[in-house]
Amino acid sequence: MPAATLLPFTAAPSRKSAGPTSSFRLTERFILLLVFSAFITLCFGAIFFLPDSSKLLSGVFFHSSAVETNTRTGTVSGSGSANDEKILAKIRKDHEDALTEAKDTLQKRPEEIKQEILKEKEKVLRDSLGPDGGDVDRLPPVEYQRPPGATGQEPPDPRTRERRAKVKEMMQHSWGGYKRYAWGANELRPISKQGHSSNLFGGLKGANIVDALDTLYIMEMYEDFDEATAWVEKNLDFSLNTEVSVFEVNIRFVGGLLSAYYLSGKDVFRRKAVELGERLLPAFKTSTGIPWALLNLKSGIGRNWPWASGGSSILAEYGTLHLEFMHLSKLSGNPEFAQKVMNIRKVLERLDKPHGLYPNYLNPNSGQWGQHHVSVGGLGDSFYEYLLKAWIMSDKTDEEAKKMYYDALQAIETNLIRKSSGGLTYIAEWKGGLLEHKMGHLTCFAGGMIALGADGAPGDQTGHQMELAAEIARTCHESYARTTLKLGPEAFRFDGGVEAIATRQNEKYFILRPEVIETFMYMWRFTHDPKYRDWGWEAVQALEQHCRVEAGYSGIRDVYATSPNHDDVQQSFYQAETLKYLYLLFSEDDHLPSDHWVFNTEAHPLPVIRRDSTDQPHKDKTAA
Ligand code: DMJ
Repeated sequence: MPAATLLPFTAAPSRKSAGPTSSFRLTERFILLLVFSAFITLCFGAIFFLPDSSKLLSGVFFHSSAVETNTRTGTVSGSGSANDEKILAKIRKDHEDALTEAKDTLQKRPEEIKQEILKEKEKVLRDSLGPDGGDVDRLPPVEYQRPPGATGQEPPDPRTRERRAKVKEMMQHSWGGYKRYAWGANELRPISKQGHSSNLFGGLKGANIVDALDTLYIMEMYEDFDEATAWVEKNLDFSLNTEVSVFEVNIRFVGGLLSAYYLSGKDVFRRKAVELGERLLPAFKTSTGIPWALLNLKSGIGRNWPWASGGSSILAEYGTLHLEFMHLSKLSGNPEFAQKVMNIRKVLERLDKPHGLYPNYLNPNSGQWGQHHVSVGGLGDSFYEYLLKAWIMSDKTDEEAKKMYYDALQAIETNLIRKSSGGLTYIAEWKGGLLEHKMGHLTCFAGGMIALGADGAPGDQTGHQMELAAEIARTCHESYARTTLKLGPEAFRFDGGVEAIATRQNEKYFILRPEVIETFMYMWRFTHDPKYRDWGWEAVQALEQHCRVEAGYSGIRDVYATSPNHDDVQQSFYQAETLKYLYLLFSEDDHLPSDHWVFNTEAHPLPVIRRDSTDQPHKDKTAA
């Protein structure tokens, strides 16, 4: 409550009344005296005959719950001294509480006080709108409990501490540039020092702000976090006649808002996430319930990418909604979100899978696969990631997701994973039965995924899967080490006499992607082999040397060139993912620990939904 409302009312100074200018006659005086004494008698009588006035007043001014309760049950009429004592005690307590609250308020930061006033205002607005007054009212109140490990401690080892501090400085530099030159835009152009937007977000604004919220929080950049929060409160608007990518908006905006909510407890993030989730629901209006890739947020009209085979939806897009939508149902009390994503699961389960593999294209109306192109990189990647994480996030109760993940991984191993003659393990792409010996930078996330899932692998597979994860991490490190600038290309090949090297000009770029560092982070957490931290540090040095510019960080057009040619874009996932995973790589394991949190595919941490209230991880009885 704002301190001002605690101040007592001050009475307005009474104007002096003018004295009588004329004197009364005797009869007039007598009548006046009579009226006056009648008035006094009446007032005196009231003291004895009217009900206890303190109780009436308490109903008007104090709104004491005790009095209210008694009034409702009709027990208020008893005017015994015990009752008076109770009321006096209540008044005293209310005053004490008010004083403590005022003291607390005075100790808060001005920004926090501002936020609270805004919250109060919103509450008043909601109350005044009544039960049907707008979306926010339909949200049930939820009791916020911060999940374990939302904040972390300094690492004890000085070298790691220094590295972690360096990553924070990189975030400060990158955020500073965005703030100065592109505030409110989706992304920053750090060379031309202006805002940038890709068509993925349509007319939505502030992708960088929403994507970076949790990184700011995790790195304890609280003032920046508060500023970003205020921007979200005042400016983040979804009521636009604009077409967006359902997948991108879900992983960056919905995911970013959900994480910000779980880390900070600020309800504005929950409300915005649910509001946006509701706007995405019309995308599921297809014959199968497999959503469209693109959606107009106002009209609710959806369609697919014109380039997608046979008018299909894309596996990595419709298959990467599950984590966020489960949390939307949890936070809104609306089961529709969960139903939509569980239906996707059902459709996929019923389909025949060539060699157990999931093709990247599926027509949402016919329910038929399009072109048989299978990839653990672009177009397929995060579908597999979300199967595994759906199981982990469900406190390991979602057995269906678990089975689908390990079955899919088995099919990938049999059909796609190969070893080069130089001994590098890679994940190829599959086109109608033929292998393309190419691995994308995007595919490198799979090292981390396989390491994360190794623990629950069926049979005796845990050790084998950890080895596989380590081999993929090594291959991806090689793809960096074999370039001139020591940053990895968009795709690298294992044919025509090369290994882990890009051969096509249009695959030589680096756009600040996170996947290789993401894998280093998981590998570090599960093995504590120092080489992963060292590999991460190599990437930091290369980023500093070649991507850092005066206003932030830029992607590079050719990682084999002798000097960098900048693409002038600081992608929002640089702050959401690349810098966050680097920071966690140099942090203690109990900062966002893996048994309490899963990262969505944009590195936004979401808490495990516990099956009971103990918040203890469920023991997986089926694990090997
Ligand atoms: C991110 O938006 C996500 O990681 C997504 O799953 C794939 N691509 C980018 C980062 O490279």
